[in-house]
Amino acid sequence: MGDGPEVDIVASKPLIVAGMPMYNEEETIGTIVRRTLRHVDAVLCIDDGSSDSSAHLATRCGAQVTRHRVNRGYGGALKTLFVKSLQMGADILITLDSDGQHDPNDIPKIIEPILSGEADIVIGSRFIDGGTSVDMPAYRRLGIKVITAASNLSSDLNIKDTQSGFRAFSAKALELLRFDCEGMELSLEILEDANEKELKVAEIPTVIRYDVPKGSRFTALSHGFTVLAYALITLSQKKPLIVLGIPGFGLLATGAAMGLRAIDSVGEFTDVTIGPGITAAWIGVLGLSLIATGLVLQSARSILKLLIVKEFGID
Ligand SMILES: Nc1nc2c(ncn2[C@@H]2O[C@H](COP(=O)(O)OP(=O)(O)O)[C@@H](O)[C@H]2O)c(=O)[nH]1
Ligand SMILES: [Mg+2]
Repeated sequence: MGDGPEVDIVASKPLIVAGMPMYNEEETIGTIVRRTLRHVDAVLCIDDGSSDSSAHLATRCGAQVTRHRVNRGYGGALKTLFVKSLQMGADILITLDSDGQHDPNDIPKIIEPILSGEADIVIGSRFIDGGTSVDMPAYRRLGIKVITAASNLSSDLNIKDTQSGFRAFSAKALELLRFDCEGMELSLEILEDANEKELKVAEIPTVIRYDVPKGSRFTALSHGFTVLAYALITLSQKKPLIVLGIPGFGLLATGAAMGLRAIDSVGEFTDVTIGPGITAAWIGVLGLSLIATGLVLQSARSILKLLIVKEFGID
């Protein structure tokens, strides 16, 4: 029997692509692209109308640069990264900042759980054992903790670092995930969607630096506010009774207590009890209406769910 055609039994090497949203990062982009290329097959930079030489430097250092005509924000850049890496047939997309806050040498560690099939999304985390941050201001840490607590209340993922942009996505995650947000609240939208689509999310320790020339485009306050507002809106859609019912109950109890005190003292000081009496009434009414709204939204949610199951068979 002659030798038949050789069958290639060696699995083909996975295609690993790194993507960097890029906005006026000429101080750091060159070094980051070069350091990243040591660990991946291609680097894609998405430039949103930088006015400096970021695009030129990134191209010179070996990245493929895509320019948006108008600024579409971090979310727009991520959408383009998803589309481009799917077109390239990437097996993994790693996203990292072009401002030097993430260490490209951690890429092998971050893609490991995807290569071994343990996860579809991996987050480089500064808040789990072995992870840390350098020179991170205390108010940013507090802000991230509050946002993370709110987001963990609405999803069951229990992620410790919901705000890290150092992430890796499997091809399955690239195909399934859908998102609309333009700004940094996208970090939470993706996790919500991953949760709904039952994608496996893992966290791997990493270092996130704040001692870089331009660590953040937005102030902690505006960033924190947008993301926290998103987290609370999602939470109120998913668990309206917690968000509206608990404060509503608190107000109702306060109103009732004040009302009782006012009634108690009616006999002695008729004139002075009118003020507290009215306050008690409106606090109580506000509490009741919050509870009622919470109940209505909660049942609307159940009805909607029932309809979706009936109409589309999706559970
Ligand atoms: N394409 C694009 N990239 C952006 C935009 N805003 C910020 N970036 C990049 O996204 C990354 C994260 O932004 P940054 O301001 O550092 O956010 P932070 O570190 O989370 O506070 C950086 O690499 C920025 O260059 C934008 O509007 N478009
Ligand atoms: Mg940054």
